[in-house]
Formats: sequence, C-alpha cells, structure tokens
Amino acid sequence: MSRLRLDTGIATRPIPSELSQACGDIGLVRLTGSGLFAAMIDGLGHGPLAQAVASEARDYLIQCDPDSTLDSIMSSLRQQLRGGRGCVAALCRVDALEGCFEFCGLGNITTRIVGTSFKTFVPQDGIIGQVAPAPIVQRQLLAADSVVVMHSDGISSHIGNVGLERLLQGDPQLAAERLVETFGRDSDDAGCVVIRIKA
Ligand SMILES: [Mn+2]
Repeated sequence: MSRLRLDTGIATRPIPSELSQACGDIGLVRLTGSGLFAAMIDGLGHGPLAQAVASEARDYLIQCDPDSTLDSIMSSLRQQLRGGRGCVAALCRVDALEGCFEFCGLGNITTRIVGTSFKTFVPQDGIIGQVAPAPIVQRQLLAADSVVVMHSDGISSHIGNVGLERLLQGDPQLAAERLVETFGRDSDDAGCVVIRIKA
C-alpha cells in the first residue's frame, strides 16, 4: 500500500451568548513519522475555567511522545489533570503507511469516519482528571477517500452519514469551519478536528 495523503482542519468557537472569548474546546494535530496524532478536547462547562483545563490538556498533548500507545497517553493525561476541573477528550492516530486508524476516547466527544465506509466510535464514559475507567484503544482499517471528524458536544451529533459526508467535502479547514458554523449549538463552545485521507 502506498502512503496515504492526510490533510487536516481545526475550527473552534466560544459559546455565542457570552462576552468572554474564552473557548473550552481545543483541537490539536501533530504530524508524526508514520502519519499524525490528533486530539479534540472539551474542558468541562465553558468560559475561562473550561479554557484553562483544556489548555493544560493541550499543553501536555503537544509535548508527549505521539508514538507511544494512545491508552498510555490517555493515562498520563489523566495523571496530569488529576483533581482539577476535568475535561473530556478523544485521541486518535492515523498511520498513513499501514492505512490504520486508532482511537481512544474518554467522555462525550463524537468521532466518526465518513466516506468509503461509515463508522461512529463509542467513547468510554468518564471525565479526565476525575472518575474514569482504564482507557481502551479501538482500531479500524482506513480506506482512501475517507474523512475522520472529531467534535465536541457543542456540535449536534444528529447529522446523517450522507449529510455529514457532503458537509465535509473539499478543503478540510473550510469543512471544519462549516461544521462549527452550521451545527454549533448556541448553548456551548463548539469545536472539531477534520482529517481528510486520500490515496
Ligand atoms: Mn461541551
């Protein structure tokens, strides 16, 4: 199999009803030797306190070894945030050489693959930094012409596969911004990471 091409986009926006520009949703993409590591983080609640814990999670994930297993990264993140306000997060890795997708999610972040095949990953219940089960990694083969999206609960998850696929077509940065604009809830911060996989 030849190496898959990966393009990504990230979009977030704070809750519209408040003056504060602080956003508790943070997306992150890091390129690795074999592909990429990505995370979508949602600090509990919204506003500056949510942003503070989400930023702490981001700061950890920016400097961790992106090639270690996702469950060990998640466990270390839990240690890092222990006793604080807490957040939920989905971590994923795309191996562009093997065509493999790995996922580890704790709490309410929606992670879906649309395109050649459709799949929604079910995260484990829990709050990172508070009560959570031992993290489990799920794996999935990844076909070319697929799009992975990870989004917070500030974006409606009631979007059909075909509608979501249509929405996510084209440039992944524009697609991420479109998803936040179109399906962002007025009652929460909203954020997503979009990964386009091409042959
Ligand atoms: Mn939220």
